[in-house]
Parts: sequence; C-alpha cells; structure tokens
Amino acid sequence: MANTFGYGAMTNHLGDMHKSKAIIIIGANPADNHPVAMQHILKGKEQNGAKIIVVDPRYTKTAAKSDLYCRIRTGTDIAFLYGMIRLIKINNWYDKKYLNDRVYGVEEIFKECEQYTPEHVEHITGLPKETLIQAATLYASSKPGCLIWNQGWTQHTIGSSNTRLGSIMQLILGNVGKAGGGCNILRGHDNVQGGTDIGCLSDTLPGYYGLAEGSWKYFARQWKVDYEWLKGRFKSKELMESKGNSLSLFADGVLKEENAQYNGGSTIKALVCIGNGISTVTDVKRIKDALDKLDLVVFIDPYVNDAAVITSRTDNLFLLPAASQVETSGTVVNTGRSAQWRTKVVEPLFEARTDHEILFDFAKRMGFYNELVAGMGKGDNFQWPEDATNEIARALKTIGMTGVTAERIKKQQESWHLFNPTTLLGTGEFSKEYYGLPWPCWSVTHPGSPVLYNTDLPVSQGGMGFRANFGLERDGVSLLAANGSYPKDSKIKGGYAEITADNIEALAGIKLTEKEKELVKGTNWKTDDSGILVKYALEAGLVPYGNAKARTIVWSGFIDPIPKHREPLHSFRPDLIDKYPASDDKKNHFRVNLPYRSRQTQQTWVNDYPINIVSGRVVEHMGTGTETRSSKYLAELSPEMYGEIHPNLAAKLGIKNGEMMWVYGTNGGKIKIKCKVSLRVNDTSVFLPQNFSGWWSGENLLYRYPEGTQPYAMGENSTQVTSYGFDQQTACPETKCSLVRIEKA
Ligand SMILES: Nc1nc2c(c(=O)[nH]1)N[C@H]1C(S)=C(S)[C@@H](COP(=O)(O)OP(=O)(O)OC[C@H]3O[C@@H](n4cnc5c(=O)[nH]c(N)nc54)[C@H](O)[C@@H]3O)O[C@H]1N2
Ligand SMILES: Nc1nc2c(c(=O)[nH]1)N[C@H]1C(S)=C(S)[C@@H](COP(=O)(O)OP(=O)(O)OC[C@H]3O[C@@H](n4cnc5c(=O)[nH]c(N)nc54)[C@H](O)[C@@H]3O)O[C@H]1N2
Ligand SMILES: [Mo]
Repeated sequence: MANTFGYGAMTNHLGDMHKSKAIIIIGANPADNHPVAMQHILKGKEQNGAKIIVVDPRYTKTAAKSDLYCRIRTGTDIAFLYGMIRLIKINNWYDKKYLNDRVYGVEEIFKECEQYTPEHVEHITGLPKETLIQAATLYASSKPGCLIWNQGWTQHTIGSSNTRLGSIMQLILGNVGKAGGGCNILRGHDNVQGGTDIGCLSDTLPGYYGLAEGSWKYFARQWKVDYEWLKGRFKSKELMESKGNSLSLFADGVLKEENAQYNGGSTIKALVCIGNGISTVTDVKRIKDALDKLDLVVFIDPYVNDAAVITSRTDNLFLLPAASQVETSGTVVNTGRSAQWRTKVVEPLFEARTDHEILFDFAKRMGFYNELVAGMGKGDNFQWPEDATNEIARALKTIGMTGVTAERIKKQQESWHLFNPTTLLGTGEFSKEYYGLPWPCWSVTHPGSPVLYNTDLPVSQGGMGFRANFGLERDGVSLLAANGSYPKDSKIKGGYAEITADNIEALAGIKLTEKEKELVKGTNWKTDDSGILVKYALEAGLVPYGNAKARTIVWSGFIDPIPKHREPLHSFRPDLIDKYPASDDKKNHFRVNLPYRSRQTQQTWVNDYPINIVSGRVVEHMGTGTETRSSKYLAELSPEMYGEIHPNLAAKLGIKNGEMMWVYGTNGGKIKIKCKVSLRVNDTSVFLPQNFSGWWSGENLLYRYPEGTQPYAMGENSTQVTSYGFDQQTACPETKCSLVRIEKA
C-alpha cells in the first residue's frame, strides 16, 4: 500500500482472499494475467460467498466471473471512487471508530467527494448511475472487503492518485489491517516485489531508504565500503542525491540536449539492459531513436531482446546470453511479501552465464569488484547466494527483512507442504512461522506478518499499527494513533513515535546498560545494527516504526495533496479538460523535462484520433512475448497481433472481422494489424494486446534475428501507437489512455 509502508506492496496475501466477503477488482484482469491469484479469488467466491465486482473498460474473462460488472471509460477511476466514497459517506456506511482512531484527514476527502453525485460520475465515466449505487451498496455491506488493482490503475498520468484513493476508500470502510480485506496489488514479473525491495529503482537506495546523505552513509557501512569512495563514483554529491533516470524516460535523456543539464552536463551515452524488454515502453519510436543514437548498447538476456531487433544500428550492440532462473538459485519475494528459496535445477546451458556472474565480471573489469562484494566478505571469501540474502536481511531494516535469512528460507523450502494456504501459518516445527516470513519479519525468531496493519495480534506475532513517518502532528492535529488504538498486548495503549536510541527507555519502560547505550548511540530502529532497539520494542509489544494514523493527505513532493481527477493528456472528452486539467508541465522529472498540460492542450486530439485504446494482455504471452512467442505451443495458441473493436465501430469503419487495419497513434506511429470484432469493448474503443513485437509499421523484422533465434510468433508492437504521457509522480507511462485513428488497410 503506497505511502504508508513504502512503495506498492500487498497489505494482505493471495490465500487471505479466501476470507473476503466482497472483492472489488479494478484495473486488473487476473483470469488472464494472474491465473493462480484468480484461483484464490474464486475460492473466496465459491467457499465464502464473496461478491465479485469488476470495474474495467473491457468485459474481460475476470468480468465474466463477477457478480457486478462496471464499465467505465479509461482514466476515470478517480471519479468512480469518489462516487463510491460519497455514497458511503451519505449513507453512513463508513467506519467511524476506525477513522477516528487510525486515519488522518478524511474530512478533505469527504469534501472533495461532494461533487461526485451518481449523475456526475455517469457524466464522466459513462457508468450508469444505478450501477454505481449498486456497486457501493454491495461493497459497503459485505465485509471484509478486499480491493485488488494492477496496471489498469497505474499506467496513467494520475496512476499514483488512483492507488492512493483506492487505499483511502479501504480506510474509510475500515478494511485495512483485516483478514479478508486490504489493498492488494497483483504484481507483474517474477520477484517484482523483491526487485523493488532491494532498490531496483532510480529514486531510492535499497529498502526505500531514499537518497539523502545519511542513507548513503548507512549503506556505506552495510556494504563495508568507504562513504568517500562511494561519493567519488559520482560526478557530484548533488547527482548522488538526486533521482536517476527512469526506464520510461531514459530515451529523452539520450535524445534531448535540454536534459543534459540534469545529468552532469551530458546526454546518456551507453545502455546496459538486463532482464527488461524496453520495447514495451510507450511511444517506442523514442526507444528506437535512442538505441540508434547511443554509443554503446548491451543486452543481457537469455533470448534476443526485442529492442535489439528494433534498432537499426550495426555496431557496438552486444547480446550477452544470460542463464534463466532455473539455472541459478537464491531468494525471490512474491506479491504477498513472502520470500521463497529457489534451487538451481540445471547448470547454465551452452555459453550462457548467470546474471550475477556477468555483473561480477563487469565490476572486475571496471575495477570495483572488491568493493561490490565487500558486504558479503573480503575477496572471494563469501558463499553465493546465501551471503547476499543475508546482507539484504541485515541491511533492509525499514521493511523488516531482518529475520528473512537464507537459513530460515531454505529450511522452509523443504517443507512448503506444512503451511496453510489460507492463513500461511505452518505446522509441526514451523508452528510459529508464516510461509515465506512475509515482511516485516523483525528478528530471526519473528514469524513474519501476513496482514499489514493488523492490530488484533501482538507485534511479536505479526501485529502492527500504521507507521509514524511524517511527523507527530500537523497544524495542531496529532498524527499518532488515538488512545485505545494499539496492537494487542502493547505496553503503550495508544500512539507513539518511531523508536530511537533517545526515546526507547521512556517508551519501552526499560533501562539500557552503558554498553547498550554505546551501541545504539545516535541511531533509530532502522539504522541500529545491534538490533537492541527492535528487541526492546518487541518485548514491550511496540512496533519499531511507531504507532500512527494513516494519512489521506500528503504534504511534500506531491502535486495533488489529495487525489484529484485529471483528464488524460489525450482525452476522449475535451469538454472536461478545463474543469479537470492535467497538471502543469514538469521540469527535471527523473532528469527530463516533461509536458503535461501543454501536451493536453496542444490540439483537440480526439478530433483527429477519435478512438480510445484499451490496453491489456493475453494469457498466452508474457511482456514483449520474447520468451512465450519463442514457445511453439503458446505461439500456436496466440499466433498474431490483433485489435478488438465493437461491431458498430467495425461497420462504421467498413472493416470486417479478420481483415487488416491500420492504426495511427498521436505520435506519428502506425501499426497494421488484424481486426477482431468483439462485444467486449464499447463502440468508441479498440483493445490492443501488449504482448507482440517484431513487426515495425508494416515491416516484418524477422530477418534481423541471428540464425536460429527467431520467435515463432511475431506481431506489431502496440507501444508504437500508445501515447507520450507519464505519471505525474512516478513517471509510469500512460499506456492505458491513448487515442488512435483506424482505417481499413
Ligand atoms: N499472461 C500474462 N500474464 C501477465 C503478464 C503478461 O504479459 N501476460 N504481465 C505481467 C505483468 S508485467 C503485469 S504488470 C501484470 C499486469 O496485470 P493487469 O494489470 O491485470 O494487466 P492488464 O491486462 O494490462 O490490465 C488490466 C486491466 O485493466 C483494464 N484497464 C485499462 N484501462 C483501464 C482504466 O483506465 N481503468 C480501469 N479500471 N481498468 C483499465 C484493461 O482492460 C485490463 O483488463 O500481469 C502480469 N501477468
Ligand atoms: N501498451 C502497453 N504497454 C505496456 C504495458 C501495457 O499494459 N500496455 N505494460 C507495461 C508493463 S507493466 C511492463 S512490466 C512491460 C513489460 O515488461 P518488459 O520487461 O519490457 O517485458 P518482458 O518481455 O517481460 O522483458 C523481460 C526480458 O527479460 C528477459 N529475461 C527473462 N528471464 C531473464 C533472466 O533470468 N535474466 C535476464 N538477464 N533476462 C531475463 C526476457 O527474455 C525479456 O527479454 O510492458 C509495459 N508496456
Ligand atoms: Mo508489469
């Protein structure tokens, strides 16, 4: 759940959905994209009578399993949510005690929702007002209610606002911290949670420690390197402490000279791409142009990366064959924050090498191998990957990885069958452990925490309140949990600040010895390497990060203090953009300048591009499809790129089912694809699956693959026609709101 604990993470877990009474799936299609999660959702429905509500512009396979389907226009989820919240408010369906005890700032939300009457929501979203009333009634009356979202919510200029407001609705209903409830984002790739946790992000160090000097110094200590040496790797301290380039925007850092000023005075010159498709980034023509312009491009991939085929460069392009995940071992963290150990199944085949071996060799040749591995042990005096897992455990205190050691996770792997899939609790020798030690797992004897923010359990058994991370009060109003709100068995019967060396004695009611005082001096729970602060906090039933209120308002770094509806940059409804304008153009957003409002008003886009893209996936293929389109059987099931349009639109365009059509995007891109006539989308939209690549505006690029590496299925890449637009906070591409024109080919 964004903003409270860290970045996106499921508050609950998949098995926990067996306990739900209502499940609202909004901007996600698990029947296609998370078939295992879908099994759990269906267990909730079939065994526990959970009502399923699906909110999606497309009637998906998931929608086919719903009790109530709500079709909304893409990019209007905020209006839908405020409509829900308004009905919850005026009907007194909200959880007053919960709001009083555990939530800050709901009044602002209640004020903002006033304008979103069912009629107004219908006007914006297209959802019949009766259906909104039905959805609010059903959801508010069936508790606990579980909220599920995914990319249908994040790939927008206001994606981060969608996720905030959804979480706020859950708070208003008192659904957070409850089994069967929660804010549950279904994640993308294998280990995407683990990848974010360890800092594969350009705006923070591992464990969401940020980029400030103090954080770098903390990590210098964890990595056993000199802070000055670390600093010396950067051109300046300022660059060291500012957000890096992002995947979605790096091309603008290559192509546009104006951005060099944010990047040490130079545009980007070289790219190493490891485990990423990059041709899936929106407005992919930018990526091609950037790849063509760079001095050096390296792909580390078990397959021929699609981007390597898209570029027309002929030199300084390297493909380093990487081993796959069955040819290596180590930990991964799943969407429910549970860690799992993976064991190597076979040795890397042919000349393939594992990712870490390739990276180690890079470091050797660039002269910093010793520093790279120092945190695990000097020279080659470490055990891979166990010591890496243990370094993560030691360093990532913020999210409570402390107890997630290689030894514990490996031991669990041998006994996975002993864990209950609904509660995650083990039996036998694991009767005091949850499956995967879901973080926070505060110590090597802690069981892990299957449901975040659950105050019904003691902290030592996975209980916790909300995090005290934003000060103790704001404008004279306390940000701490109210008196009487605390995790079970807590010594303090109300709110308190995060634990520090200075307040531990007063809060936990203990006396530190002189030796302990020396050890914890100047630290807090997330920087204390001795573990003393966490130990005493847990003994007193206190959460190391404090016990505060969740906040509905943010006050630093955000464009919108409370979530606001803003029309997409390429809006289907220009009549609404003055009332709900995009945010102002943004300078130095992940080191590039980005247009927002100026792009939105550049022209009335819908006049020339009158059809709305609904973007999503197919079950047979993954990502760019690099891997799955190279599987003969999957390619046979889903052999070619297509666009789904309504029979009314097909008739209007004069295109028959199975005929070819040209689709033109707002950036000059075009794709030639097969028409599939379908009732799943409305008659102003086209559904474009994201999983194809290999064709470029009518040209088949198969000839560019090295001998013997050609995939079985090829197709036009939808990102040629998706829009230039990025989240105003996170820079996630606005692929889910784009306009196109379609003509018969
Ligand atoms: N088979 C398969 N599985 C996958 C993947 C894959 O490529 N193939 N990819 C993996 C990855 S990386 C990810 S991130 C996940 C993504 O998982 P999902 O988020 O489920 O994926 P999508 O199909 O892109 O989008 C979900 C739904 O959002 C809807 N949608 C589009 N625009 C809007 C909107 O404005 N509002 C709302 N409410 N809904 C909207 C689409 O119609 C679609 O049904 O899937 C993972 N699983
Ligand atoms: N139109 C549209 N565009 C979208 C989306 C959308 O919904 N609509 N969704 C967006 C999202 S959420 C995502 S995540 C992206 C897709 O995400 P991408 O990362 O762009 O796509 P993948 O094809 O999954 O790329 C993974 C690459 O890693 C390689 N790989 C696999 N295993 C390993 C390994 O062990 N080591 C190494 N080194 N490489 C490995 C694969 O061969 C592949 O080339 O698409 C984005 N683009
Ligand atoms: Mo993803």
